[in-house]
Amino acid sequence: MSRLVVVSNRVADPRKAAAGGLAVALGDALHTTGGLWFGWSGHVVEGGAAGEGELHLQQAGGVKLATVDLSAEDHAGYYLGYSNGVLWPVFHYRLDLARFDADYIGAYRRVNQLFARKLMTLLKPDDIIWVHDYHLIPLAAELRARGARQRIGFFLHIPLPPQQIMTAIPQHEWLMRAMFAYDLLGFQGEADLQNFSRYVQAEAGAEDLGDNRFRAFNSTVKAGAFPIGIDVDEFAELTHAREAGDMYERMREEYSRRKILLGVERLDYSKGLPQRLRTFKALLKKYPENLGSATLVQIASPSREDMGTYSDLRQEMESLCGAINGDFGELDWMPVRYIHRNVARKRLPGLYRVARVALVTPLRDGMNLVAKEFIAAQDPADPGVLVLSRFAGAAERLEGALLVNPYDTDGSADTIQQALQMQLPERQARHQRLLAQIRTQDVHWWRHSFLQALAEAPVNA
Ligand code: GDG
Repeated sequence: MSRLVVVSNRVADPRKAAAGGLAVALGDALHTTGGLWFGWSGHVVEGGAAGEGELHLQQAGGVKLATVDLSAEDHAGYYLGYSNGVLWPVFHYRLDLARFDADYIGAYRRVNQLFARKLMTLLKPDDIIWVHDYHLIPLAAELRARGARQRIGFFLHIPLPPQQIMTAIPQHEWLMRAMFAYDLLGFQGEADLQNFSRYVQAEAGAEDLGDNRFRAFNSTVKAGAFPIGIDVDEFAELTHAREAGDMYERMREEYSRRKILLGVERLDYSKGLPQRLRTFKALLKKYPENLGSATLVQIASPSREDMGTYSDLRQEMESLCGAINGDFGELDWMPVRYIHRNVARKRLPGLYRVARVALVTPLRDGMNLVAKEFIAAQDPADPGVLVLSRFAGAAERLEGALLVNPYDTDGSADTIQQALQMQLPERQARHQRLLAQIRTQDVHWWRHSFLQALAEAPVNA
């Protein structure tokens, strides 16, 4: 069997309990197949030369970890700049938040070249290379330029926006050409796949060869939708472990007379947090029977804190939470419990299980694994209700969730009220459907179907 080589911005030791959807899913993939995981070490070398960085090798069980340091200049331009200041906002349909600084692209290109150079020294001829996410779009082109002939696949964890948005990126043609250096392009949902198909036909005159194969720039690329899932059994096991059990009991005791609404995410503007708080406020106003009872527990784990847009969001959240608690709170009831810290992964299932309603209401999300974790952690005999944004990739398949438009404050408040009032038989029936779905397309299915499609794709080398 060919060795699997995974390349992603960050690398996590698969033996450690990792936080974050990507780390969890990839650790799982490598654990099964064995192989090499390559990426940035997380170290920034002050005064280091641009485009240079030391390579570190480490064996983690059956998986070899190879990581490269970045100079401060490269980190600023590649990671904070182009990846998270241009591609992240634009791919989440937020042109208003993008900063098209001319210096960023040079650093983005340089780091992809650095990765390609270092990775080339580690590759074997029959490796299968799986590149992840927006940080590394040009990696295959850089590898091919250095003679790589292996099969190379790319999976985009975030959405791919429509043509009219993509084309606002000054370097979009270069990015599009780079995508054609892959043999397989994986997207989260059908909507992303359609956006890609329209975009490359309109902007590159790509020929549609049928079966989601496209020809342009003298290459043929196969594209597909591979919605990422979770390891349902592992998550169910976590749910029954001591840490989650303790969390569940503690919360149940503390909130015995309340109904918990739960939100869990990185503090990111794509997740629709201020909109959610305004909706919660509307719920309290419109349905006063929730006063003294409904409690929103919002975990917003710190993310990209060295970026201005993120610190603005933090301030906005603090002020919204303070205002709601000030306006509606009682001496013995606080409507919002806002926690801007990371919660240990082992405790999360206990929180999910104690919640009556999960609010997963991003303005735009590639997939959203929190929605799936919430489903996996429920007690089938007395499950909570999932309120899900129609703009999350997860909404394409999670039939059984209550879908909302997070921009529609009033409409969303009505739907949350419906969730709070939902009777047991309906909750059980919906949960059954949701559980069946996340079991069918779990993380093993995701990995297997992507790698199978990559093995069958025509090679561009
Ligand atoms: C990207 C895409 C796509 C959150 N807070 C804490 C914590 N988490 C964990 C959750 C979940 C993961 O982080 C978040 O995954 P999501 O999928 O919800 O969102 P992103 O981080 O934006 O991930 C997304 C994903 O990639 C995979 O392809 O679904 O659309 O944006 O696992 O549980 N974990 C811990 N403490 C927290 O406070 N331990």
